[in-house]
Amino acid sequence: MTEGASLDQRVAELATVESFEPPAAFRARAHATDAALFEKADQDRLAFWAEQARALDWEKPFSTVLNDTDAPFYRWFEDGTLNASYNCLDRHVAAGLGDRIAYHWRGEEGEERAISYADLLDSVQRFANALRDLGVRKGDVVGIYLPMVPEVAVAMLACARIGAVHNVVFGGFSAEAVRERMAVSRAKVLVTADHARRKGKLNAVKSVLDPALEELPDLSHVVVVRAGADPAQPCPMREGRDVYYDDAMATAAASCPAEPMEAEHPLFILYSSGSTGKPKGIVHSTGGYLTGVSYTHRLVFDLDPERDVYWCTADVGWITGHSYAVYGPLANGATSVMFEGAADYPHPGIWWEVVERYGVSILYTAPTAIRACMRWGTEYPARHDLSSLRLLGTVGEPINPKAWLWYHTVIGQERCPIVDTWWQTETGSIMIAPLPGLTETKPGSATHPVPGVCADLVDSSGQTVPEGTGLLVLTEPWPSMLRTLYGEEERYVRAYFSEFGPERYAVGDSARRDTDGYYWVLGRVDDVLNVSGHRLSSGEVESAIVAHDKVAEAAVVSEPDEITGEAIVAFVTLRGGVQGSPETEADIREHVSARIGKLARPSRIIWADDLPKTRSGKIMRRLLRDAVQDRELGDVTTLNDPGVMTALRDRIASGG
Ligand code: 6R9
Repeated sequence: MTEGASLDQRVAELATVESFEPPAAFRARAHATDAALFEKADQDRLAFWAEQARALDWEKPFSTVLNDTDAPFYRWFEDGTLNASYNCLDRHVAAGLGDRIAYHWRGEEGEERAISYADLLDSVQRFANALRDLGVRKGDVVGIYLPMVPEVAVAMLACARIGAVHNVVFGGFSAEAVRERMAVSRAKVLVTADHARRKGKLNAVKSVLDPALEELPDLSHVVVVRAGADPAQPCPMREGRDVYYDDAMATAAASCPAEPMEAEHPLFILYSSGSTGKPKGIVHSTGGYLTGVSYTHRLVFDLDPERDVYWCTADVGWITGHSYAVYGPLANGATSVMFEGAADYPHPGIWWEVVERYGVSILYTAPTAIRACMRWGTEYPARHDLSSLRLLGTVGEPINPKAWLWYHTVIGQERCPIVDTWWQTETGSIMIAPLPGLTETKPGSATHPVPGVCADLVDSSGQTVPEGTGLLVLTEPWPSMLRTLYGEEERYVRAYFSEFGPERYAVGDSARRDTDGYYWVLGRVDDVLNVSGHRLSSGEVESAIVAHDKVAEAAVVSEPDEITGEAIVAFVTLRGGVQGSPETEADIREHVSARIGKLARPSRIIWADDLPKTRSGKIMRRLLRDAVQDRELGDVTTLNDPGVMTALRDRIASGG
């Protein structure tokens, strides 16, 4: 029997095991092994958070912890001042750690760059000056649209250094998505790339963006990183507006002292999908956010900055990349891996090659990636020495027990605890997760809220559900919570604090609590889709489809997918009662890709003569969901025309 086959057999054997103790060798050297930490946080929550905040360097110490007089607009540490880039860089260099590697960067073609804390500090100071030279001032918004190159961290920290508010857009999103996010946040400068490499191909970025940039009157400058220079594909530069990153760095002054910011000064905006078509501009603070990410990064990953090599595979375009590939690890002085490429390029074993090459000890990734690796086969990880790994993490969606057990057995070799971390763009940092040296884990459960965080399950009237299924709420404010939705205060209150009042944050997920009090997050209760752990709203995808000139109406739901967790199914009605063709289908998928990004392309399109609606004309997505999953239809009493569903079920049965 090959090693791969025996590992697969072991995974099958473990399927009956309900819970896993922290491995003894891990526990023996873990930082947090005493449940007293939970009691301490419970006894005086604010004192507990103040203590976590004091692990940062404050230019002016805070004297108040929480101001909740204007709930749900909570303010943390409000009279203190600090700078996030100072906390991520200067203080480590001042402590003599300038030579420590901040990032082992690995390019798609195997290129390597080792960037020390001192190197990063130099680049950040210069780029902060370059931004100032371009007119950027405290409070201005700077867009960032880059692949996973070190300059992405430089740009974020340079903004933080001078109090500019960064607005990162995921590199896989379209030019139209960039335009929209820059327009609504009134960005003054955009930092982007000439090209981006993806699986051996060089894709133009800047030239594709150019037409969209014309429509941004507030955008005065574009900084272009040479991320894939190709003499055959010159990058168009507009005189007076566009400048190469290298050139801007060459003329900028070397020294830029970090400017102290009020704790509540916004550090960044990150657009995330809500339940309607319009993305939410989630605003995070400086002091509270940095407190939350550094605390959880230390505690949940049991970080030892002197010994660990930490790798969060998330792209910086998502909150996981912000909190756990940039701010958390840097605030803690950790050494990270930053990997430019995809998980299967140049071969499906590349991640394990990277783990071996850099001696990665902590790996943080998403269930969708684990499932893809499972499908590629156990032989790929088996070819590499993974003995450096000591802790594994997951985030982004519920992890199915089979993937958990594969991760535990094949990657962790039964020696590494798994931390299943539940949190959101809005929460800023991890809210529910095991403490790896302490918590017994159950495959598929994120276990309990971390010390300092308070959660509950309630029914729709707000009553606690002690056991069973309910809606997840967070019952006390926490430092890294979002502060508002950019320019939409009312929507902030409505989206999170109207259902159960200003004291209980409505998460938007349903969950189950078992007899041991473990939380099992089940998924969204709104119309937010989760494809490969990435949030998209059905409304957003629908409006992209409807914008196609042949389309009259569309409704989008998800169905389970073995790899991506959820896959998008679109019900589409064409104009003039026309029947769909494979060409139109391809065309619509391409159209969605251009408007939002590849991620949002429906995996199936079902042509519908009509869509199920309530009498008031609202599309009943829940019935469509039942239909694609071949379940009995739920409550149909509000359905206007029951015949619509019968016709659709026939269509689904005949393959669309
Ligand atoms: C960090 C991040 C948030 C939504 C969240 C939930 C789902 C995230 C999860 C999880 C079960 C986990 N989610 N982590 N569900 N178990 N460990 O993913 O932020 O992109 O805002 O998504 O993702 O549904 O509400 P974001």
